[in-house]
Amino acid sequence: MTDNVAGRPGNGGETHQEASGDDVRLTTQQGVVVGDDQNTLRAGERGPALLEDFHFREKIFHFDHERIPERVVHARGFGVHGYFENYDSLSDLTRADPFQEAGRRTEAFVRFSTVAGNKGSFDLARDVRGFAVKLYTREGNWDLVGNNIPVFFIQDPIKFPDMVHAAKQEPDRGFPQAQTAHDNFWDFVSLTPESTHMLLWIMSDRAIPRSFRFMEGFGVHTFRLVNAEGRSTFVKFHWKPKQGLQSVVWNEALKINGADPDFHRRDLWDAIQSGDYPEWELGMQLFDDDFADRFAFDILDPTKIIPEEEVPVRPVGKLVLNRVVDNFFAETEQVAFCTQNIVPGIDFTNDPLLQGRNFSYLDTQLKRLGSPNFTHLPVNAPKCPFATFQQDGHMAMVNPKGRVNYEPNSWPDDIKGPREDPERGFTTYPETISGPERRLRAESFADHYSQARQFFVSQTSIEQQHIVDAFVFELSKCDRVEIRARVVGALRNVHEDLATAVADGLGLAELPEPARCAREPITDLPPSPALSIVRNGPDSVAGRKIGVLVTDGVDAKAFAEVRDAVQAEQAILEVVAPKVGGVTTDDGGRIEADQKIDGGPSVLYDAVVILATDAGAAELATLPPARDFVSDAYAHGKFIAHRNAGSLFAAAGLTGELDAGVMDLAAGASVADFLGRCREVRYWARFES
Ligand code: HDE
Repeated sequence: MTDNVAGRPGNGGETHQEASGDDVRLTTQQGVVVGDDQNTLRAGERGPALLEDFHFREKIFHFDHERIPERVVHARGFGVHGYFENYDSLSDLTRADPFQEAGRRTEAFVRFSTVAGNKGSFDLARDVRGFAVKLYTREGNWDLVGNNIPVFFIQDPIKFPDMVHAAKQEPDRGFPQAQTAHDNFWDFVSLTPESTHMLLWIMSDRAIPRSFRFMEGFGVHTFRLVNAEGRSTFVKFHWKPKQGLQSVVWNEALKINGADPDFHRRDLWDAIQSGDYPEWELGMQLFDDDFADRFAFDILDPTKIIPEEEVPVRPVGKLVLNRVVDNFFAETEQVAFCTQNIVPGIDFTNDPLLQGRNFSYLDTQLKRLGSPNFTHLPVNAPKCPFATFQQDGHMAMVNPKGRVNYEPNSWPDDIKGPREDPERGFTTYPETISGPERRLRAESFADHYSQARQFFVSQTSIEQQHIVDAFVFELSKCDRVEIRARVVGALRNVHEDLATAVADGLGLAELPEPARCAREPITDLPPSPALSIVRNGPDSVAGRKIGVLVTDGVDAKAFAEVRDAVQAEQAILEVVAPKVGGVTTDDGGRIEADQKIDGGPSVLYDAVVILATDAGAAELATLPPARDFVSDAYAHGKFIAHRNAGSLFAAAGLTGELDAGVMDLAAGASVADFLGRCREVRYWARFES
């Protein structure tokens, strides 16, 4: 099969005539072979174009309509295929198909995304990441449309448009792009106390993950599991990366966005293409009405978590992502997640946000995909048998034959069509509901600060400092001083240390009064170690990227030792050199470079090695990107191993005694020690000095 030919088969293209081999001819959409694709039809050599040029008109017409509306939120995303594998039967808890037996595999499509930026924005925005999973179960599609942060900004869906308007670019000027560091966002959230818990999360390093592979996912809302007897158990869903948690630091994020705006999608693509399939464990926090009644907060409130220390996360299976898409548009862009897509054995709760989402997602797909038949697209269609009496509409591709398109009907069995099945069909959990129709917020949703404080005290001191720095950075971008003060007033209800540090960082003349609380915060919730990234880091360097900067004359043996050790740890090695053609080694061999130094800054790597000669280091010292390579790696707390890089270090401003995170291989440090230390991700002590 030849690539790049019209009518090539693939996702959604199966109806086309297959063309292959040398016989492939460029055709119009009507199948007419094109004679000339280089010139439009003209009257005379230099004359006007002719309207009868159907090939030109068809080509431009189709091009003009290539774009569909981008998602209003989560526009920038990256989708991949994989599967979910169940560990043990959970049939006592749920009749949902993926959980019925040990080892059962269910095909999955996962789309990761940022929220605020437009489709062409950069990957390392400070933002929530979408973690949307479509499971093609044998009893229908189940979409678990989650985020990498377990809480949300608002409690009522009616505030969603306001929240999103405030977060995205300001309407008069159309900027800033993909960032909340502007007046409108902070104005809105400072007037919306329920956002405070979420603010702590997005100002933490959770909002700048190192990669999709190293972040958690959360279903956010409380859902129900329902077993075959109709018994319901409350559940919160978690995705735990087997690779461990890891984030970048803010200054690194800013530079990565310039060096590689596609950093996250490239990382996932490269990992899968190299056979290093990322995995997450699906975990469930299971609880009943008794727990719900005695828990300090409302289990329906999406601005609250249930600490793992209070209800443990039970691992029930693993998600493996092992296949990139064939076509970005057909799959990643056209995939339509809907929170309403659940299967027998799973059910909603009355979390108000979830209820609102159940309306919004279906509605948005009609706008984006233009037809109620978006379910006919291969990425959206169930992989189990399906049969409805729904028909027609734009682009209908599943068109049943025969005369019968309604039920009940009295036609014979072979043509009468499908029937409902009260036994196997979806049955809603019969929760008893009563109460007057009113627009109100439950009193049990009134605490806005206690868990924000719990999050803050659960962080290491370095992570707390990063939260302070992020608040200061974002609020420094607000022009209106009273907005900055209002946020600090809210933070005083979270933690005095946080509020005073932010006020100090902003240079506020005086500490504002604490914001009025609808309910007095609880100040003694125990810290939850599960909330810290640093405490839940990786236990190996597998899947991490080591950048090795080399110069001409490099010691071939020393390079081979580093390369072999990195490979043995299942980490990735990328060679950076002054020229992309590579370098000559001391024994006359060649090392190919992956990056020229200008395009391979150290922010793209988890740790760096510099293997130079004295002359090579002196040459690097004259190159600004090489000096940045070293000074950034140092400033970002990275482990650095080197040989003969002294003059480069000096040129980069690193003089005197360097700390234990910098290891001199020529002076006896070993590559094994270096890689061993890299498991700690960063040399954290450097941030404390
Ligand atoms: Fe979404 N959200 N959302 N959201 N959301 C969309 O659906 C919406 C919320 C999330 O990769 C939209 O297809 C409302 C929470 C993800 O395609 C839209 C409310 C959580 C994705 C929409 C929320 C999410 C979306 C835009 C408040 C975490 C990307 C395009 C009531 C649990 C899915 C689209 C993908 C996308 C509405 C709140 C996660 C407009 C009204 C809470 C991961 O329908």
